[in-house]
Amino acid sequence: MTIPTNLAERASELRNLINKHNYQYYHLDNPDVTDSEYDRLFRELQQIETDYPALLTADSPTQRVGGAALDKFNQITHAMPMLSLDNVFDADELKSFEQRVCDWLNTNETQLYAAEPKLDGLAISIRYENGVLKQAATRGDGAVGEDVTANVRTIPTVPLKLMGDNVPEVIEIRGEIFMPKDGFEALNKAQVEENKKPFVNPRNAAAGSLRQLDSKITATRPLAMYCYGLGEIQGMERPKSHTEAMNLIAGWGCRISPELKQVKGVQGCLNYIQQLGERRDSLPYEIDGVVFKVDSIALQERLGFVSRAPRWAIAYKFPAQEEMTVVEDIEIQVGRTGALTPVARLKPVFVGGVTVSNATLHNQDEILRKDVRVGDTVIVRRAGDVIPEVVQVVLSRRPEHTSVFSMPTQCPICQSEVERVEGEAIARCSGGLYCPAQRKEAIKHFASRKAMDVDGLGDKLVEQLVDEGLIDDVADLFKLTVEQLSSLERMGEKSAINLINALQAAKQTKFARFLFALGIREVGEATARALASHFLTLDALQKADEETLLEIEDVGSIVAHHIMTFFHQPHNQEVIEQLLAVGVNWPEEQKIAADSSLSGKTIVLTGTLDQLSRSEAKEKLLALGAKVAGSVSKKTDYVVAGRDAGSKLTKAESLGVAVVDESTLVDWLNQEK
Ligand code: D41
Repeated sequence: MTIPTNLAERASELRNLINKHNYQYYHLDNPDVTDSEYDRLFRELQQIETDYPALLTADSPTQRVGGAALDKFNQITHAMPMLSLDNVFDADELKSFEQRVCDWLNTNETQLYAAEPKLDGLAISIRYENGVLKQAATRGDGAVGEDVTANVRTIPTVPLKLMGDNVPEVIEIRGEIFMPKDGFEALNKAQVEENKKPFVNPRNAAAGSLRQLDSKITATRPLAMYCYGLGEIQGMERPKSHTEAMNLIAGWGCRISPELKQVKGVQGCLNYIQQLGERRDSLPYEIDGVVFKVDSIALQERLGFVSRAPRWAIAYKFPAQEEMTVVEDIEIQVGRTGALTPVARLKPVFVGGVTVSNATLHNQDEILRKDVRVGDTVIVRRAGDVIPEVVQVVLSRRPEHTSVFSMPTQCPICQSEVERVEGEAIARCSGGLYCPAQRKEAIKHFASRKAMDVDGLGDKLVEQLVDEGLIDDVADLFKLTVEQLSSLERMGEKSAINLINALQAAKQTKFARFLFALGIREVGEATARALASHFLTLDALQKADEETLLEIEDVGSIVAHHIMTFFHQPHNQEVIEQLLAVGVNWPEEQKIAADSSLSGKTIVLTGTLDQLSRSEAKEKLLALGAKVAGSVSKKTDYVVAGRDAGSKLTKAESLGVAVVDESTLVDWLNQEK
């Protein structure tokens, strides 16, 4: 078959165009065409390749979709072995590392290091011949790995062809393949929806995806790669430094860590660790430490390696976010709305930087899915501020005679019937405020900062008060006496007086806070505010029927139902009357001017404000009928950027959302007065 020359040219042109758009999209996060334009180019190329298979090249961007499944991976011997990394865990060990480097080099000078995050993924080596991806192998034991070429070809950030005119004949690029956090969440959500087992962590998900015999499956998985080194090189001199090598690699269109920096000496390393550590949880991928490499290749060569680990590199490991421990018991906690939450009592374990002795098991479905039993050894995870979680049972360590956990049919606190609504994951105690556990939680909520804000009335004290029989409901709080309080364990007269004063002060509140404090199911801060400004008085709200409630945006039939049920309960009516009788009050609500120019606008505050506090600004905007959101989206009307505004400002700019500064905000607020 003869191929029209213009089609051969067009195919080549399309490959270049699509590669360029890919680069803009995946590497620079700055797409330069619309999705539909991209799809059009892609389909045009696919069509040409289908019509004229001879025009299909190995580096064509259409070849990322995966191919025929394998029955096993072939073994590949690395042209240059892939070294391993030694670990250190604290500043002293890091100092010893630098000391060893200096001793070996016979110098006292501090060294220049290249620093980069240590990604938690899989090491890989990719071989390019004349710029075209020929082979990709896992690290394996460092000498021999597995041929995962077909899978690696499906990863969007891995170039099938290197860019630029300085690409050597042969180059092996090494790096880490990983799964970003958001991709991991999405993948696991899909796994659960399809009744498949979710992955334990992004690392396992990345490994499972890369070691798929069917590359079509790998193609659907959100994998990415950062490069961190070079293997064999032919036709080019080895670069002079690690930094230079990374710049070369980036110039060829491969991704390198945006966090790559040069640092000087141990102090520079420690500063880098400190700064990256603070950002660990907000990075879009998981890291387990920092890697430091002596930057100069000449020095690297002088230092050499011992038993496969280079003397010129070290991994500083952060505290692990996953550890193993034993489940000593499973207890049920009863929440404010009666929700029963199973909690694992654990043999204390140091994980994610703190000692953990409890982990939530969420609900019955979760506990059954994970099949966590008393006596089991489990993997516990604590990442950032997220509450500790049991991710998996280590079945190989399950002792004999364990039994499947089942949720109780009666509330463990008040023995009321446990109910579980069809289709809901949560089982609830039906005892309502008869249940001491729910009562305690309701009172804690009432006193909390965003509700009535009773200074000094913490959770422990509330429990003590209920257990001692001094209070049964929130109205009782205001009947407490100094004598009663000082009789409590660990409570002096001074603290007792302070608490009485705080309660006195809390009586002066706002309508919205009061509504939120009542703890009506599904009525959070925002809904409470909407109810307050819509109904203006408690009386009007209590009399509202479903139809009137549904007029409010954000209130659907379920919330409306909860609100009406709450106000129809005689007990709640009684408590509200008592609260008003003891003097709980609030200034009259003002109808929000519907003609306020900010009414209905969605505003995001970011950066530091100098003339008023964030919460003041928020209150004032809300009073003008604006919505104050936490993150920027296409729906945002304005972003108010204070000093040192960061990613939200960048996002606003990229979405074309209007940005104003603090003085404009102040002008707006003044005009609307
Ligand atoms: O991010 C990583 N996991 C990472 C791993 C990295 N940033 N740099 C690395 N550098 C090396 C040397 C110094 C040997 C080139 C590594 C690894 N090695 C490595 N990964 C797995 C074993 C060794």
